[in-house]
Amino acid sequence: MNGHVLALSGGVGGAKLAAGLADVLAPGRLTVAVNTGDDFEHLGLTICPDIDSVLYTMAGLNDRQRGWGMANESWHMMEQLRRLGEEDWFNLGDRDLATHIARTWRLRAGSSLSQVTAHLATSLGIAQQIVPMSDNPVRTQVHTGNGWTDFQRWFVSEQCRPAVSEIRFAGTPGAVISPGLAEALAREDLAAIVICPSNPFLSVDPVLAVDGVREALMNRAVPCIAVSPLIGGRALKGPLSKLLAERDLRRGNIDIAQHYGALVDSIVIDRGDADDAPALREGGHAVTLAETLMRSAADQERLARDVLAAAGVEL
Ligand code: FO1
Repeated sequence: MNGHVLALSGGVGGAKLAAGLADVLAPGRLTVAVNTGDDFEHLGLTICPDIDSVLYTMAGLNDRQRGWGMANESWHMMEQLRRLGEEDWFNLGDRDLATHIARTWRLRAGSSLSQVTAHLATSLGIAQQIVPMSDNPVRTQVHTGNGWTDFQRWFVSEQCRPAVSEIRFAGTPGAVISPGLAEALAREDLAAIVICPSNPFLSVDPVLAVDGVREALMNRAVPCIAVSPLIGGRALKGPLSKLLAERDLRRGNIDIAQHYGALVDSIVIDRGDADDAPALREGGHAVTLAETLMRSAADQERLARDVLAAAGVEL
């Protein structure tokens, strides 16, 4: 089938596969619905880290080494901010800052997050649709020994150190699905749903927590395929391995597949983790082995092709 593809994505790893999908699918055949649970208000600006990771990666502007923000960045604004004694725990590069300024004034002028995101994507020359999961604010919070903490405080300022006993998505229930995500889910020509290799607990669960999203995904009789963010039982970046250990989940891909349960039909795992395949199949999931490490745009495209082939999507 050569219809439309809906991808659910968080930042970094998810954004890389989303960019691969964007490159191999003809313009207009992809909608990427992005987690906004990591969003926050900082120094009067609305920051949407995962949307920006997807925008920058699709536009080829992302910094691969740092994993977030833009390549060829400079930090003059942060230096000056420090001199003024302002908060400096969250780093905003000079080029990246333009995105936050553009987003913030447009939101304040009355545009929705969907409209602003579409404007940013078009301005950066992106020909596929990037949509937030919801236009209503949803804020991920983690419960640690210090009580409930906003996600970015825990992630950046506390460097994910405090153990997390619970995660909640403030604003859900009640957050309305974004028009672009609702439209993609209702498309007659929807051929597949791809869950990108993002953190299931912190990046995909917030999308599933938006009113009606999980049900709408379950109701679509198209292949739903998740790409595991683990290689050799570990996440390359971010706090996923730590969260799994804190939950006493020690079976890697099997725990990821169980977390998604009946939502996904099929899981793509790294070729090196082939030993996990029998248990995954026993659990009711089809399994595809692929090279899931994405170091370059060519890697992203290769994985995108493998994922689409596994989902039966024609190019
Ligand atoms: N991550 C950090 O570890 N430190 C930072 O100072 C930081 C700044 C930042 C600014 C803009 C942006 O879009 C992302 C930024 N990130 C930073 C990454 C961000 O916190 C995470 O990538 C995501 O929220 C997790 O997916």
